[in-house]
Amino acid sequence: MFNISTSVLAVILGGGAGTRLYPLTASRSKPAVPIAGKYRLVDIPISNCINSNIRRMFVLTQFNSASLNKHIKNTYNFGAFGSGFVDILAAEQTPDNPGWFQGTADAVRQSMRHIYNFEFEYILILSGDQLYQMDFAEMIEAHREKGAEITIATIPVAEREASDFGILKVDDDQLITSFIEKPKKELLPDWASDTGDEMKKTGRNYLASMGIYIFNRDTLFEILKETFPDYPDFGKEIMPQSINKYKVVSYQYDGYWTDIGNIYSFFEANIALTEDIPPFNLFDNNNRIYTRSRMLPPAKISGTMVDNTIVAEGSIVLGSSLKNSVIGLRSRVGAGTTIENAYVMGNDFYETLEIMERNRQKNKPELGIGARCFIKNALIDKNARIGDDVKVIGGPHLENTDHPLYTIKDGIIVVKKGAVLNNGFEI
Ligand code: ADQ
Ligand code: ADP
Repeated sequence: MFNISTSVLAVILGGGAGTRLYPLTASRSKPAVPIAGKYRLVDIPISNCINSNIRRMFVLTQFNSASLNKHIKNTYNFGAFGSGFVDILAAEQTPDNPGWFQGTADAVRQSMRHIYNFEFEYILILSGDQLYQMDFAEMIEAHREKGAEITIATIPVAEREASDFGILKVDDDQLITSFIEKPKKELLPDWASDTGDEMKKTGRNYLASMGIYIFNRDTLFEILKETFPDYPDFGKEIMPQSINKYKVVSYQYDGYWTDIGNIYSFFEANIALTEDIPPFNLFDNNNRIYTRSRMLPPAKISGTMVDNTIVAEGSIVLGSSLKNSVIGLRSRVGAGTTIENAYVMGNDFYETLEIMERNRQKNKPELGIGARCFIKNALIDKNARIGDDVKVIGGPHLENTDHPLYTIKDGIIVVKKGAVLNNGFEI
């Protein structure tokens, strides 16, 4: 009988240079970026694996960080009686490799000497920056049924986003017949597919790669070591070239899936969680998202109008109104403050009453958000100290900039981790 937990091993691509999520990645690796008030990016693919009964995972990351290590070590313990693990493999210098991972395929190639020590039949390669809840068991089942060597998970997308993805075409048997990585707008008309009536109605006429791949053990080894030993990327080189040499099949997925690789999409995905019925469902018993259990006190809220807002545990909110916002762990929001359309990541620790008093005497703002502030269209990274009467108001009128305390990208103001905005500061 086929046993997914002994036959499949997962590799999570935890991020390249991380420039698209800067400044959130300025001092931590991408998988450690906090999302949804209490999770970290890496919790999404790991939870999908656990829910699919895959318990052996490697997280490949360009640079290691204390927060990633601590999070993984404290969260994912599968106990002494199983073979589950989540191991971080950071780019390392070796005698025959002086540098960083050059791309997604290179990251896997450089990690092979660790990965191939394990027994597995299939390797599942996942992106680290996507929000979705998917049962990989079904995809593996389809891969086995088709007798594929490679399966790519695919999803119909509309024209306006098609140029951001690998776009492919399939025959009647779901065999991929052509693949182009991020085609330019003018090439798109040649790449439309029959995605089914439902999808066509909403204009989703292009079949995009989700960057989720299954390879047979020997196929991946042959591709990375023998057939294409110099190609750095799956999307740019390996997939387009492999379709002529290997049996590469599409597995079409129709559920909610979104790429959160840049500040704007990251911001939107977090704010979307505050909708009445969000497409990404954190309240789903069968598709739980796991994270570290922290034993924090419940949130305390006083005198606040709260509308479509998530407030994480350990928070103390006295503000006047919170709307369409995500308020992360241990947040502190002062009286009279308004927060709208914002993701406040929260804090890593509490200050003692003595330290707060000392800071007050020195006129240093307390950890968190002070009184009578107005925060809108903003992302506030952890441990920021925002004084009283501060205005942080993002919007399309703002130009992209990088200031020592904040960055503006696509109208979203990102207040940097640990930044201190003194009383009356305005952006
Ligand atoms: P992109 O997401 O643009 O397209 P890429 O930047 O290569 O591709 O990233 C894929 C994943 O690998 C991301 O999670 C990224 O953080 C990670 N990653 C990138 N470089 C890495 C490195 N050197 N080391 C470790 N991890 C790294 C890809 C495919 C497209 C597909 C989209 C779907 O190439 O064909 O449509 O994913 O999102
Ligand atoms: P990030 O979440 O931004 O990646 P880290 O995970 O590196 O940050 O830091 C979070 C951890 O560090 C917390 O769990 C907290 O225990 C600890 N920490 C950070 N700064 C302090 C501090 N000033 N005092 C006490 N603990 C701290």
